[in-house]
Amino acid sequence: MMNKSMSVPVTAYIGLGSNLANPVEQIKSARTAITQMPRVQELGFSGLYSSPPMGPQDQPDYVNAVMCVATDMLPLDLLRGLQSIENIQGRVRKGQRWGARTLDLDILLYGDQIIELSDLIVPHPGLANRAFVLYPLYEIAPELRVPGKGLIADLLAECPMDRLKKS
Ligand code: A4P
Ligand code: MG
Repeated sequence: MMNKSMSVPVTAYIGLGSNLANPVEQIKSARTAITQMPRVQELGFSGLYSSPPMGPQDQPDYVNAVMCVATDMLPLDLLRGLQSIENIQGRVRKGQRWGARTLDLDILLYGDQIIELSDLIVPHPGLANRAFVLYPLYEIAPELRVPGKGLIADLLAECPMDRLKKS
């Protein structure tokens, strides 16, 4: 039951990632902060997964997780809310693509919507081929269909776990 007087809530999935300043605590704090957003209710949270960095290799391993929420926030409002949590948790953007970060919050899915704005692309473009997204997502939503890409089970079957480890 929604208990924050929401209308027409959408089920959205958020990817959480961190590889600086105690990643496990960063992910836990972010989960709490997201849950405390006024128009967001947590529906599920995956286990924590660790993996070597995708991109520049001179950075620590990442911890990743996926959270399922119900929300009636518009997609761009949800994005701004998540970005402010990134900022509060000390996210510094140094310009290097895929560089180390205290916290990264990505909107993976927003209901069954396909969104192509300059600031927001949903489903997240990396979703279909990143083990650190697909495995935690599958854990909490094994029946999921990713708009434009097909069943999560089929995407997972094409994506080896490689060096992803469940903590
Ligand atoms: N943006 C567009 N679509 C979205 C979306 N669906 N969710 C825009 C969130 N943001 C979205 O993001 C850059 C811009 O993307 C934002 O301004 C927003 O308007 P950012 O968080 O500032 O920068 P970024 O995260 O470094 O960029 P990018 O290219 O989104 O990186 P990714 O895809 O997030 O990958 N290795 C492991 N093992 N685990 C990881 O989690 N993460 C990354 C970052 C690299 N390597 C990793 C991991
Ligand atoms: Mg990001």
